[in-house]
Amino acid sequence: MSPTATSVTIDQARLSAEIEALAQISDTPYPSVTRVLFTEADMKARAWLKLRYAEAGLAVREDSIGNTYVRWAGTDLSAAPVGTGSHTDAIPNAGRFDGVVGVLGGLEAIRALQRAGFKPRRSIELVMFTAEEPTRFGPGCVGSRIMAGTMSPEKIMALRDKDGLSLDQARAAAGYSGSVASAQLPKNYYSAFVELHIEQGYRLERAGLPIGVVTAIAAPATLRVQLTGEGGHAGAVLMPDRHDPVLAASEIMLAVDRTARGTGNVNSVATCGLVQVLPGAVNSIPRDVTLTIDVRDIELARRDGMLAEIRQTARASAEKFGVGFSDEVLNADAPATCAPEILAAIHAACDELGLRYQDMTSRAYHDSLFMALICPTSMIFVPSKGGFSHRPDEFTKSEEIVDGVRVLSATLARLAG
Ligand code: HGY
Ligand code: MN
Ligand code: MN
Repeated sequence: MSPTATSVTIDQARLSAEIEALAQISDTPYPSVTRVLFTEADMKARAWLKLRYAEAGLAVREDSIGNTYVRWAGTDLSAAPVGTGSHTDAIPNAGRFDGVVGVLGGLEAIRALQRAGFKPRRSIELVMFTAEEPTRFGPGCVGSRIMAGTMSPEKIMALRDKDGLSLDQARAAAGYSGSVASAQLPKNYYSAFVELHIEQGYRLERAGLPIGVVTAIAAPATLRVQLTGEGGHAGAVLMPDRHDPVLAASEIMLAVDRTARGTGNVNSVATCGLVQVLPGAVNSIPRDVTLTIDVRDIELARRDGMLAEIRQTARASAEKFGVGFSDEVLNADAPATCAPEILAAIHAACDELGLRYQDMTSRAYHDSLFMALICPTSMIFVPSKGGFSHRPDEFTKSEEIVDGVRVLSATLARLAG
């Protein structure tokens, strides 16, 4: 029996309670959420989620780096499944909705379809991607990169955290083993992929719309700049004898901002979000400064132009202040174009439910950026209060999340029917 979208009811109270419960599993006090890859909080959250999947009677498997696949078997097991899902890792002092809405919302969409007596022809698979956030190892979306085969397992496994631990060692400590290459999915493993996510911007709220349908996902790049001086005693070394890398770093950070504003396009953004100064003592002249810079645009050529300009400026600043320079592009991904047939399915679900929507780009990146490389993909956005995200005051109303889950469940029914 195929339920009509309007006959599927979402258990709002249960979903809200689950979002709030998951928010408590964090290394920072509520409402701030910190859940960095393979930390105790991340592992506790994974264990908590597995109990929720089991309650729904769903089969769970994890791959060699911790991507979690939660399958609702369809009547035709030979047909490629429909995928949905997102992430539950969180950067330091983040909010409780980023990623979580797509995992718990995806789970509730499946439970609601089960309650409505829907029997999917294609299996429906909820994915919890490992390491969507770049916090611990540099590039973001490590789990979906490996699934899509866009970064070699060797390169990913050699990534190191700030303590020098490799991703390979970290996954082993978390209990994951086996060949990393085995985590790669064959092309078209999924017939379709749809991710529910908060917008992390203010366009839906300002337009007064409950739903966004994502047509493209911006291209992220991450640049790491290393500046090296001589250090020394902050009192004894006279100014003419100093080679202080903080001075070059200051010029570079201003240039990052100037470069993004300089393209004249609203989609160009760049941030120096991470500044490490060693030895980090007030009475010691900085010796090593590391800048980690995030550069994005919806258009690849403009993004690459910004990246090249920032690298050139950084090198010139280092020379000007007489400090050592090296840089490394940690990732420079292409933007994703979402599939028209998935957009059409989401549009039809919104129309069936009488929910207004707008097509829009995603300026944040998501695992869907990589899923779009291996199957037809799109995303459903729900509003973010004030456009805030990656902050403890990130907020989306419970009824707005329910609207997103209703659209997701109707879309999944359409794609899996
Ligand atoms: O940074 C991003 O766009 C995502 O939230 N990780
Ligand atoms: Mn995020
Ligand atoms: Mn996210």
